[in-house]
Amino acid sequence: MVAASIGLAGCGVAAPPGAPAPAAAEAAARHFDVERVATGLDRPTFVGAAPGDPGALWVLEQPGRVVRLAGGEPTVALDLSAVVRTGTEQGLLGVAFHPGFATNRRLFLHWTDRAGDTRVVEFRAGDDGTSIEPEPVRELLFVDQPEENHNGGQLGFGPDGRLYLGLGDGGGAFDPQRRAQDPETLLGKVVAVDVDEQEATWTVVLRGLRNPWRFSFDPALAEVWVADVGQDEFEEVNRVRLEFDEEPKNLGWSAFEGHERLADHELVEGGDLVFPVVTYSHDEGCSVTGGFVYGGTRLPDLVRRYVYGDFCAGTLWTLEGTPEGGAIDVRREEAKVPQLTHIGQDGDGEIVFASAAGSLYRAVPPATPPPN
Ligand SMILES: [Ca+2]
Repeated sequence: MVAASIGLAGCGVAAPPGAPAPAAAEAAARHFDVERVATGLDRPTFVGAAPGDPGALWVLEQPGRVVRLAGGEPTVALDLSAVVRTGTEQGLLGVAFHPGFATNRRLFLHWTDRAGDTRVVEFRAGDDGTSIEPEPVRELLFVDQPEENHNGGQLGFGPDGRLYLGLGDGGGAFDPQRRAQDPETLLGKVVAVDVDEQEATWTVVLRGLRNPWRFSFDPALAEVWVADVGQDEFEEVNRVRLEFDEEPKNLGWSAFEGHERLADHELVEGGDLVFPVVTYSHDEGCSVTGGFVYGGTRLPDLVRRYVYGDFCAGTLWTLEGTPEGGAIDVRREEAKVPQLTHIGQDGDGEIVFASAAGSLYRAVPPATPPPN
């Protein structure tokens, strides 16, 4: 009876003058279009800009090439295909340019080696910053990978200047060895290292992850947004405050998939338990591709909104973060990108999408702007 009376009351509330009906607003919700800007790439897994090189786009190809696109022209900056193993989730998966790349030319690459194990290696670009010296500077990480899937992917520099890496739980289904909760392994974690130390010592920043394919930092709020690929039911987006003096926070896997408790999976004590700010079920997709909080100028409708999507469905969503650390106004956008592997930023902070089908797309102002 209570619900019924609330419903009746709701029907009696008049919409403000001029406001479109909700359904109409949804149908007209075209906040950006996507425009293809490059084709012919071989399974791109990353697109973004390097510091000091704002006019170019850097791309990773899963089989092992680093490609620099300038003026629409691709050049191969480095070819690691002789040492990279390519599989559904294996290959050249992540790159991070040092924040001082414009002068120190340091960059870091993450790939699956020929034995199927994880490598993170430092390289140096040539003095003009357009190619990469083929001889590695040093290896920063080797991780034995028990299975072919769940290798994580993302590399990125945090607001504290450390290099971060997302590592999956080692693979298989339902984390059979319970590695994501195990504090003794780097698998199923987001880990970080100070690249200025002589010896690379990785520390766990977040645990309880299944396969954090993509994460990004919101330096303005000292937060990290982690999209964790789900098992059979739910994909999730997590918004986590970075608190370096605290114990590593626990994002729940494999005790939880999304908000759902998995029986017989222990939640190991220690560190705050963090639930996702958004989940979606496998009715809507199958593998989340995390993006970033937009800070560009070309798409005023998206400013300070987090952009993400789904690899399988090609769906793109945006949402607004609340001051309390949550998320509201989740918008399923009209534009789609097939086989979405990465949502990156160009030198102006504008959105560029990578599709494993071989193309790059830009988010551009919509041909028909949404009604005011
Ligand atoms: Ca989780």
